[in-house]
Amino acid sequence: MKRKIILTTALSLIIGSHITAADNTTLKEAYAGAFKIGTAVNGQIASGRNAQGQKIAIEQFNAISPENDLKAEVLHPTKDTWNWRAADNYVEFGKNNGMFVLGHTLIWHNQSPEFFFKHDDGSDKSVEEMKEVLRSYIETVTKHFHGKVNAWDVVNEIIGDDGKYRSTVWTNSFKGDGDEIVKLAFKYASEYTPGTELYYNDFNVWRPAKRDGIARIVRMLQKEGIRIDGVGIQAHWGLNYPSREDIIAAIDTFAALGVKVMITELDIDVLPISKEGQVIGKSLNDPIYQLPEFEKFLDPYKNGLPDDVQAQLTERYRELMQIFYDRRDKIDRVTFWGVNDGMSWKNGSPVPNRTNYPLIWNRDYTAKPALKAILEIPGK
Ligand code: 9MR
Repeated sequence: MKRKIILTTALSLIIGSHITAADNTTLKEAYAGAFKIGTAVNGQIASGRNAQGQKIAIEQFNAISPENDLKAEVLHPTKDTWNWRAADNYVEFGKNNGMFVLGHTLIWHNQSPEFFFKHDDGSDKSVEEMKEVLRSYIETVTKHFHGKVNAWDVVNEIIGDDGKYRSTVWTNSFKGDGDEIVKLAFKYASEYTPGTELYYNDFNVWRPAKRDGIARIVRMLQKEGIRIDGVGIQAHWGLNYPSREDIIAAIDTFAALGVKVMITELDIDVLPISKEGQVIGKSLNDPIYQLPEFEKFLDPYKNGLPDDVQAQLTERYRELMQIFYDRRDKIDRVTFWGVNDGMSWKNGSPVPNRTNYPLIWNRDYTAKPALKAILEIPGK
């Protein structure tokens, strides 16, 4: 009898201490044997002006992505000016905290200054001139950060849902020859910053045609002997899409090509309309959608997320992280696109000024049930 009591007490102590340890476990600890766990940070977090956000970033994550501070319009706003302040601060924040530091992003059609593509008189630059713009921008930026960032998103979002090149300022300025942009960008990046990992990054990568279009450019680079180290699957997703099968097929496709696979910009949209995660075009910014009669429909959770939707969000995060954890031999990093709901781009896109709940910390920096659900996965 006495033995039984001692045994039970010992057992409950062991179980009890396990529960306490699990409660304090951080994301980066829970997934330490699986993959890196990252977050996008803005200047407020990197500088510490947002102290609560910074505390969570340091405690929970071992990888960071710069939400905006390493994009061309920030680094090189005018022909004669370079602005490294926020970017250097971001890099220092990551290094000081022993994090994997991503550079995001070198070649992208958004947030790139107009002078890249046009002469002072407004006329278009020639293809030869554009090659030099691409080369010299990559040279200056990658050399500035050489040895300081661990990896670059070299080309971002250049493929369309149909698997072909999109019509963008970059592809148009190369007269539609997207292959040339991709080859030159990766070639120069590998020459100017050897040892830094080089990635292609995009959204809607789960779409089969787009996935195959991206796989084609990975194979093209490999065939040409130009280094590409990984593909980033952005993961701006919703409660009900994409399907498990499409996500798995995307992960498997890139892993089979021998490159690293990363989930790079994870967030879950809980609001109506943005069914595709990213709506291309400005239709939802049309004034008609700003009329009061649309407001209730488009922005239903202004005063808080109802319990049933919170539960769906928790289950969705559990499902996704389980998919990633089960494929941890193929996945190098999972990065959330921000720390808490208040900072998310999803409050402003595709419809401006809404109250969205895409991340795993609330606006007041308390953790959502989704965090607990995610933390439980590796222990199972
Ligand atoms: O989160 C970023 C937001 O603050 C910017 O306004 C926006 C500008 O295009 O870019 C957002 O980040 C994007 C990322 O750099 C690339 N993939 C899509 C992300 C969401 O638009």
